[in-house]
Amino acid sequence: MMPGTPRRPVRVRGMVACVACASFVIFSPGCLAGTPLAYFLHSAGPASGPVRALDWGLAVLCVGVCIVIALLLYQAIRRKRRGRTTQDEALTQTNVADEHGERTANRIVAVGTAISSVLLLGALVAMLRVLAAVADPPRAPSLTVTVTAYDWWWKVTYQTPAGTSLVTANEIHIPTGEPVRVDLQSADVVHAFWIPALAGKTQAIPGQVNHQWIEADHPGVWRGQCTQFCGPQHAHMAMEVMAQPPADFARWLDAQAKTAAPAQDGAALRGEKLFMEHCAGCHAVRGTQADGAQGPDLTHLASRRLIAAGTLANTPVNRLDWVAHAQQRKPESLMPDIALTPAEASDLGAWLDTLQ
Ligand code: HEC
Ligand SMILES: [Cu+2]
Repeated sequence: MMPGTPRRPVRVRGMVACVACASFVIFSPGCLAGTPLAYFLHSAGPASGPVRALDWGLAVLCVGVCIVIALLLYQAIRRKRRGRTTQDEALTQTNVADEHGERTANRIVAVGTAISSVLLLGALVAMLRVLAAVADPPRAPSLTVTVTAYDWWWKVTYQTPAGTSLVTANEIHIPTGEPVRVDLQSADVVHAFWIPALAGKTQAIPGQVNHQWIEADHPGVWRGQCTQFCGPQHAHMAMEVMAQPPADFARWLDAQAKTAAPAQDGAALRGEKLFMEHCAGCHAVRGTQADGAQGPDLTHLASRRLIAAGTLANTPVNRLDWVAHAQQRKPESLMPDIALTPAEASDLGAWLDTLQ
């Protein structure tokens, strides 16, 4: 570096480090399993398209405003420095300079206020238009999903075409190309339901039902997240939405409506017995005596991609890890650590594997 050159590279390196850190936080899946929340930068349906366009528009506007402010500051500092060196000569002309300076300052304030007002009013109008555009679906939804938020997981209830209802957890399946109505409830505190790629966020408030609609243009898996602080495990309260072609969705719904297949072999039968002793008080498995309601319905547990609201990938090993260490994975969750001997764990695992 030449002597006297400003030491900009250090600052540049600092900025690069900041941008890298921010990108890591935004784009990495972090300690959560499944799809990254980076999908909040994309839109996959008509309920989120206008919101995403507004996001990008406001982001560009903010960056523009920051650049203008930086340029103005730079100019002001440069002028001040130059002013100081010529102070002595200037003393004689102070009065004229003062008057001129004041007039310029007034003009800058007036023009700045006018531009800011226009930009802010423009942003307000754009926001109101987006709110109106996403308020109602283009046509009446043919499917309603009821989502009930619990500390710290999501209960998902469907009405089947046959008129029965079925319950699952943390994974919402929807048919592509159709608006789906979501009725939102909370079993305990205030939560908020947000699937960035599919719609804006809506709060789940105890004692009332809020409504939202989501729609996916094409098949895919999108992450959702609770976005209202609801206790220590709020960050581990995610869910996934899977959009499938309507025929695949109908097949999924049929499969989920079935009760659990009866256990066949010895290990699974022993595992089922253990489940009735240790787990049935909190978990339901349709088709068995287990009808607990404090935790997720496990009738088709093995068919889900993730467990514990997006905390772990749903593998046989992780399922048993969760049973033994729920309080390490999600401290203060309602699910206790359950100590089993290796033989018992293996039997329980065999039974859980059958819950397809
Ligand atoms: C005192 C109630 C309680 C008992 C007893 C209990 N659980 Fe849980 N379980 C929960 C709750 C609550 C959750 C949701 C935790 C979360 O994600 O925050 C849960 C979550 C789970 C999950 C993850 C489900 C999913 O789809 O995310 C599995 C698997 C599970 N429990 C299995 C078991 C098994 C097996 C037993 C018995 C060995 C058991 N649980 C005993 C309350 C209980
Ligand atoms: Cu939360």
